[in-house]
Amino acid sequence: MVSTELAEVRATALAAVEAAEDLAALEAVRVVWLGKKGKISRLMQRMGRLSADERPAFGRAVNELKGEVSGALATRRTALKRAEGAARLAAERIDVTLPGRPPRLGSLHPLTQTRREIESIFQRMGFAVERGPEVESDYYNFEALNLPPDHPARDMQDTFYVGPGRVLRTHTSSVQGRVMARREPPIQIIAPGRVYRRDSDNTHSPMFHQIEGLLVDREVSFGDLKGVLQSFINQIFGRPLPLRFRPSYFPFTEPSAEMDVECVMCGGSGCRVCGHTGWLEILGCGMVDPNVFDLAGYDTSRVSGFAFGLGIERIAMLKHAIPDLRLFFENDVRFLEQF
Ligand code: 2NL
Repeated sequence: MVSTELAEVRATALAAVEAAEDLAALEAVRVVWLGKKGKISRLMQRMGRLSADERPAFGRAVNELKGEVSGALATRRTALKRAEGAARLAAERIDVTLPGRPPRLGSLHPLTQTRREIESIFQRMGFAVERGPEVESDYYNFEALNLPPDHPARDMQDTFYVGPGRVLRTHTSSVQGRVMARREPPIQIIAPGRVYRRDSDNTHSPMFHQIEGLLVDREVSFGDLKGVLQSFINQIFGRPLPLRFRPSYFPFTEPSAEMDVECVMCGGSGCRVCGHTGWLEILGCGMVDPNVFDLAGYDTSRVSGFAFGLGIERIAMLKHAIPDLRLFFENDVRFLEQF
């Protein structure tokens, strides 16, 4: 009778242990069966009511049962712990091979791109890049370039004066003046950078970007200048374009010329961009005036040279069909993102 009851208790307890789905449920099972007021503990209390000869066998059987249930609880606890750990690892699994989300990259300003392209074209032709200060002395901005203080051509420049004898450079020729002052020919340089003029409307910004070139050596001719500029135009616009040179005037060159290219918008048939002429004015150039060489201390009987100056904004506008100069300086990302 007693052993049948113990067998039932045993079967029910072991089934409850097996049925516990997690550690909390298992703990509840332990309390129900092995706790101080648990079912197995209460079986022990029955010992007092048994006869002396029944007691030892019953006690042994209950102890055995207790040990068996404890063992089953421990086994189940280990299994549940392992399962819960495995489940947590699975839930927290990180796929380290998953490609990251790339940050959105910015892009170079179209003027920076165009400047670098122009620099690289001239560098491949042997020109070195030189830079100089934007706040410049009157001497290097004007006098060294054959523009003495009372020269009427100073009016062409709309200069910002920032102090006695100090100006914001109106062209980067000032850099070339500095280079000639410290080095002997041969000279083959370009000078890119910001320049400033007191001029502001739809087509003029008080600050814009220029690249000037200077080549000084023995027997440099206007033909050399034309060859260098034709090669530059072919590379910057990606195809050979017809050129024409019109006589012009600059204080630092003689003879001087303005160079036009066939209109890149209409192919020369005439459109709004070229003012229906079929030609676009691209740059100014000429043979360096001997007065500039005299001021640099170069021997004009031994050397000659050519120089040119071009606006980077204008080249960038023509290359990318940008309609308005002001777009370069507004820094609207919807514009900048397109480059
Ligand atoms: C223009 C015209 C020009 C030069 C720049 C130059 C520099 C030295 C000596 C002689 Cl150091 N000339 N530069 C010459 C002719 C034209 O620029 O329209 N620029 C946007």
